Amino acid sequence: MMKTSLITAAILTVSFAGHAMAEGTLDAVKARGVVQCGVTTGLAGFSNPDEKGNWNGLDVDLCRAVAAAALGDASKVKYIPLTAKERFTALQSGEIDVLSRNTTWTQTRDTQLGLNFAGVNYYDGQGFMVAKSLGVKSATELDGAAFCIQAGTTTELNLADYFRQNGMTYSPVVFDTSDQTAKGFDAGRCDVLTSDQSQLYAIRIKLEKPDAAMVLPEVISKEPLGPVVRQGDDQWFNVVKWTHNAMLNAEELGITSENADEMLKSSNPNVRRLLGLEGPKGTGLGLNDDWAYQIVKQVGNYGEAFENNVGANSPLKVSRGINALWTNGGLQYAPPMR
Ligand SMILES: N[C@@H](CCC(=O)N[C@@H](CS)C(=O)NCC(=O)O)C(=O)O
Repeated sequence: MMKTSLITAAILTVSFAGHAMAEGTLDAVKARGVVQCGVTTGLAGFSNPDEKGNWNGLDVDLCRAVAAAALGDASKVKYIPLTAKERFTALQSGEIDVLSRNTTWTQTRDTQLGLNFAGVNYYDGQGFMVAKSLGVKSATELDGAAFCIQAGTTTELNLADYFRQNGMTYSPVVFDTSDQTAKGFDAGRCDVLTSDQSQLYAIRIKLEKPDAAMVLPEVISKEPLGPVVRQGDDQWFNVVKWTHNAMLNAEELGITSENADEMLKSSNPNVRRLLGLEGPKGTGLGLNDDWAYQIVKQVGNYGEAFENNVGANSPLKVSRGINALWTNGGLQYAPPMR
């Protein structure tokens, strides 16, 4: 009895501490003057440091957009590189304000970790990459193969499901970072590298001989990737959620980093609301009225972020596919700003 109540007290203390820390993230960010954003240890197109240590990528643009909304300055971000295994603890403990790191939204992660997913900034799915010399054309030919894979990912779980379902066996060769995984594949430690498809393309361009590798046609899972925050802080949850929504709505309305100032003269009520000239503005979010204008002006709309980081204007050359706006037959759809 005594023991139980002690344990209960300990659990209560821990959850209270977590709660107290989770509350007031926006105020903490404003007081600190910087957003602490959890990213990968390096993944082309999504979150990657250049030679000078400047981070860029689609997930990095989400961090920058949150800083533009919360602080009026997209450059006020501290990037915290995290492996897949480290990422949720870093968010739970308060080391980061937001996790923006190709993280798949799943039921367990959304309900059992004290975390909330704030949207989907890239719809992905798991695929396979093999050396062309293996002579394999389909994943169904991979019975008995060795797989380079990263620890702490949905990739590990999907692979197990897929092989069990198809009555095949495999041997996992597990690494901690995408760099190590790619090197393992290059060094012939495995026959196949499996991860989210977008990452296969990002990893492929970093291989010693990219042309010697190919991506197989099968996509074996749904990987909706998006930013994550702590549960128990609805204000900050809203800030991150509406930052993403503003980028999508800006694309839909044709507002870009280039024309944002010109658009201030628009008579379109949707444009005027997004730019904070009328409508809800920053009220309710705890932000300045021009929060969404600052996002678009400093970072760009979703389409710009996509094309510059992973799409046509990037080395990855990923097509919009299901990440097109709903108005173009894709899945990207944001609620209205009114
Ligand atoms: N979307 C999957 C996989 C995410 C993941 O971490 N993938 C690896 C595979 S390449 C990665 O991005 N690593 C980057 C790093 O090592 O920092 C998940 O949420 O579990």
